[in-house]
Amino acid sequence: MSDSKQVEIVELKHKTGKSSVSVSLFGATITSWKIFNTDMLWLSKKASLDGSRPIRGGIPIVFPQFGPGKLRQHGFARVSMWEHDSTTHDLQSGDCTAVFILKSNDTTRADWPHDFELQYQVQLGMTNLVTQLTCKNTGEAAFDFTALLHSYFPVSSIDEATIRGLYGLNYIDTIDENKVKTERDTLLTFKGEVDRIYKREVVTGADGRVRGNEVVFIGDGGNCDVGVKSVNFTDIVVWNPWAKKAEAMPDMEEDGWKHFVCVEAGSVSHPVKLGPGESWSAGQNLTLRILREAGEELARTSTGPRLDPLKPSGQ
Ligand code: TA6
Repeated sequence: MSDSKQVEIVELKHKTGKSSVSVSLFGATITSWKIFNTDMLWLSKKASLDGSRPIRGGIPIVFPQFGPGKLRQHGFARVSMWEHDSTTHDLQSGDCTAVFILKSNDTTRADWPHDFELQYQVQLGMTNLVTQLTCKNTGEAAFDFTALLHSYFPVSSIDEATIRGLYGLNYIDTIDENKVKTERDTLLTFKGEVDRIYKREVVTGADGRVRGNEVVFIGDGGNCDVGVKSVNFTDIVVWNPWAKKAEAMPDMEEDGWKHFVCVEAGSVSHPVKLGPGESWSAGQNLTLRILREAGEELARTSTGPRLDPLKPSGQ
């Protein structure tokens, strides 16, 4: 990856020494998450870490617009310099938490004329990683946005990658004229480009929280399975560009597309509406379920932060 003038990276290490996470202040992008020295996220070897373009891999933050539209693709959050607000350690569990802030400024207002404060909480457990995005409308007028955590998960080979937990969900197939279809496979496999927006069968409880189909499991066909539990996001995007689209990406390493799947918790099929002074919060809990080489030790010692009950969404 080209990092001639690398942007500051905040490193978190679990007290047990078994896990770590790295966050670039450019986009508050998580560029690395390791457990037992195994990479739990995929990062292109050609990713730019110098702030010259969005980071290809890890967990870029998409806000205030998912996809193409009036603003730049995926919005400005992932190409803005965030502030590292704090890092705290839980002496009992060994978990550590870092908080990053992005406030509206002249640059963001030139793109999107609203006042907001984004807070991004990154909580590292020994075998899990919780990331939670909170948006507060600090202006005088309501606004709409879409938001998503664009997580890239490594797989030994895309031919062996599987995703479980989507059965029965309706999805928008963006590579087939945005047709709405229903997932009929209990185990999703990859035979070509996939770019789908799955709508969680959501029930918005009396507390305003969104529930349903929280956990999706990614199997890499080999070493480890990861669970993606999302809270208060309404959708799950699944993406692999396959060969042709990948070749057109200057920051996609040779054959890189064969070694990741994106499973992205987000609220993208319908915008989130926030009135003045209102807040919205949503998050994901990424949990290592099986790391074959870690075997017994993992099973015995798995701990980690939970995704706190989120404040009701402003939706
Ligand atoms: O993952 C969903 C998606 O919207 C795809 O359509 C593809 O564009 C991908 O995001 C990557 O977008 P990027 O702007 O990072 O190349």
